[in-house]
Amino acid sequence: MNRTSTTRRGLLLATAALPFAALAQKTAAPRVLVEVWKDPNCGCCGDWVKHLQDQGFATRLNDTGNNAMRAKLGIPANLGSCHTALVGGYAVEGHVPAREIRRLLREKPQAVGLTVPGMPVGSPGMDGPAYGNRRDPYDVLLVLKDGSTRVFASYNKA
Ligand SMILES: [Cu+2]
Repeated sequence: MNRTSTTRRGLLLATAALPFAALAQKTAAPRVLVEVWKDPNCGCCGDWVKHLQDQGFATRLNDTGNNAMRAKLGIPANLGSCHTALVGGYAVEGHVPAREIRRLLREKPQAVGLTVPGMPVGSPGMDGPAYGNRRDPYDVLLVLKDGSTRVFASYNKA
């Protein structure tokens, strides 16, 4: 075998491998983007964002506060919390666990989105040693288009 044909074979192999590399890149599931509005000084907001990232979500942050975006997305103020997010066309208010966001995106209910009103200790981003590992009971509420709610999930209930 002379030098020319070896080079040519190498080139052929490299060319043959290219489509497979492209395919592997395409089949890797794209990460779902959660866009978040929060106050720049909100520590527990940042901890919730980290929870989402740990659970495989991509995040985009707007350090503009969240009151205006909450109102715009249709979450009633009395169901509000410290940050507001938008994912897959749904509003997500407060310390909602990532698994409930995945369930929301899977079940696609006719709704505005989810909220965990207030900031219950034991919810993602409000948990861990900093809170003495306390886990208070709380509900994740589904907010319907008429502003009413139903319990989507309950956590830390006896
Ligand atoms: Cu918070």
